[in-house]
Amino acid sequence: MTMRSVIRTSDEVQSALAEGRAVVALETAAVTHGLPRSPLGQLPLALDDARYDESVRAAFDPSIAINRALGHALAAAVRSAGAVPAVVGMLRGELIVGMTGTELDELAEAKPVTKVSMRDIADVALHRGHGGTTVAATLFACKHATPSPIRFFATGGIGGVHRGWNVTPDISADLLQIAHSGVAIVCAGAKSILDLDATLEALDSLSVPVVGFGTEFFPRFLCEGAPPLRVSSTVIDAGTAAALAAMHFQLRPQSGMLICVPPPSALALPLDEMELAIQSGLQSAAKLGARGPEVTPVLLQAVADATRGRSLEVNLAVLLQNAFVAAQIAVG
Ligand code: PSU
Ligand code: MN
Repeated sequence: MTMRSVIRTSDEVQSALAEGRAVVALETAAVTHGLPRSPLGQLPLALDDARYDESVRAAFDPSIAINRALGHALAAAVRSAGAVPAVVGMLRGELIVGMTGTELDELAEAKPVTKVSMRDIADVALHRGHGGTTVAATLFACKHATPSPIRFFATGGIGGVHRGWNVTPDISADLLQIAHSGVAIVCAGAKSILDLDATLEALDSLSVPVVGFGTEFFPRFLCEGAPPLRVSSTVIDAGTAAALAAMHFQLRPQSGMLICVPPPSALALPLDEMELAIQSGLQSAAKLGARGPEVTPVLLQAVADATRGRSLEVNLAVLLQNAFVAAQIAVG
């Protein structure tokens, strides 16, 4: 097996890259491991937002599983802002850059399916398995897209330094990969289940610019109202973000940067409520004996249960918003 036989860039994404059109990569670990596989039964509250046109609403089918419906809505949000989506994931051992709707459906329903981070790619490729790619593995795919790397990528919240790192050093592989990715990652900061102070310090050590999109503060994924953590610089809109990204890639083409978009205020959860939910999540994780890659999905599910689905609504909102904003920035 060669590199080229493991990684396949779709024809649509290849043409877009060759013609210099805007391309936005989307991860699929959120689809396979971060979101429920049951239907929402109604449109997510996030789709009330006037930024999304009919094509985005139409892409979310409330009668199918949330993870699958959202995957389609993310791709539609990227298209509605004028960019080409490159959904990244693994099917039958192939790392696909630019999955079709059918391939996305297959991945969203696949069982067994691995949460594929960097360390897992070779194993899943060899055993022809299926996998949703984390931020780290998706960035690897961006780097190896043909004919040229993908420069923009959207996710919900990046992985980072987990609480209790001084006892169990659970530090997401996302951080190191982000630092050397050559990609601008649009996110809502890092997941609030983490130690965010420690995560910011780690990003600083790795020399990753942490840019606030219309904010001076590092967002906390699904919640707001916390003591502010400062970003390293601020951009006011997509145009200035695009200019900063272009300058960054000119000077440091192999390095990544974070562009942090706060969750929509109308849906963000108050910090104290979130903290209670996280505490119960940490207890379930401990009770289940969750280790390594299992920790994040267990915490996200427990937080959704504890907030009676409200954290899920914010999570969907953040994923959609970041895909849309990433496309606006990629278009320039
Ligand atoms: N953002 C979400 N939900 C998710 C994730 C991100 O809104 O499930 C996934 C991403 O793929 C990220 C991963 O890379 O969680 C981090 O997992 P870990 O902490 O195990 O590295
Ligand atoms: Mn981890």
